[in-house]
Amino acid sequence: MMSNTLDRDSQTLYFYFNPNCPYAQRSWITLLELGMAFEPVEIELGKDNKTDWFRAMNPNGTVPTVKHGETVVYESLVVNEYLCEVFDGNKVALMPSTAGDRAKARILMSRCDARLVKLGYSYLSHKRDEDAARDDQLRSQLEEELCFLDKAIGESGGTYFLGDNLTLADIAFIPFFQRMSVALENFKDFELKSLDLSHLNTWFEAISKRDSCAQTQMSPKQIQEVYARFLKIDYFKRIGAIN
Ligand SMILES: N[C@@H](CCC(=O)N[C@@H](CS)C(=O)NCC(=O)O)C(=O)O
Repeated sequence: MMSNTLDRDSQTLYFYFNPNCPYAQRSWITLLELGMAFEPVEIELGKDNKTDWFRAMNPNGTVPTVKHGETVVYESLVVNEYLCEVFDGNKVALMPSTAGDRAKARILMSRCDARLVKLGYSYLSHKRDEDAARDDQLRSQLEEELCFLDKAIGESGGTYFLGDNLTLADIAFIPFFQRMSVALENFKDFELKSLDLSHLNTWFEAISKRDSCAQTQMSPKQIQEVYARFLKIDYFKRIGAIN
C-alpha cells in the first residue's frame, strides 16, 4: 500500500495511445474509471514510423503502452490489470473480489480477442458477392457468439458481465461493440439491436452512457470513414486480426 501511494505521488504515468484504436480505448476507459492522473501521448498508427525510443519500450510497436516510472507495460488486457493492481487503493474495484470471479473475468477477456474480435472483423471484411454461403456462415457464427455473451450477462444476474458492477471484462468488449455496431450496420446491413438479445442490448445501452465510454468513443461518422478505408485495403487481414 505504501509503495502504491509513493508511485501515485511521485511518478507520472504516460499513456501512449491513438484515439482510433479500440485496444487503447480499453486502457483509456480504465484510467478514467480509476480516476487516475495521466499524461496522454498520441502515437501515429499504420506506418512503419515507430521511433527507436518507442520500439525500445514496446518491441511490438503497439498502443496502448504505459510508462510508469521505470515500468513499461503493453498489451491492453495486461495494461488494465497493471493499472488496477497499482491503483487498488482508489476504492474503485474493476476486478471482482473473489478469485473465482476474477477467473471468470479473465476467461471473458481472452474470449473477446479470440472470438468476438475475430468473428466480427471476419464477417465485416467478407465480401458477400464473392461467396454468399460463406457470408451466411460467418454471420451465424457471429450471432452464436453474441448469444453466448447475452447468456453470460443474463447469468450474472446484473447489468454487467460479472453482476452489478463494471469490471475489466466489460471494458474489454465495449470498444469493439461501439465500432462493430456502426460498421456492421453500415457495411453489412446487420443490426445488433434487431437481434433478440435483451441482456446484451441492455448492457450496451447502460455501458455506453458511462462518461468513460462516451468520452473515449469514436463518432459514428469517424467509424464509417475509418472502416471504409480499412475495408478497402484489407486492413484486418494485413494486421493479422483475422486469417
Ligand atoms: N493485442 C494488442 C493489440 C494492440 C494493437 O494491435 N494496436 C494497434 C492499433 S489498434 C497498433 O498499435 N498497431 C501498430 C500500428 O498501427 O502502428 C493489445 O491488446 O494491446
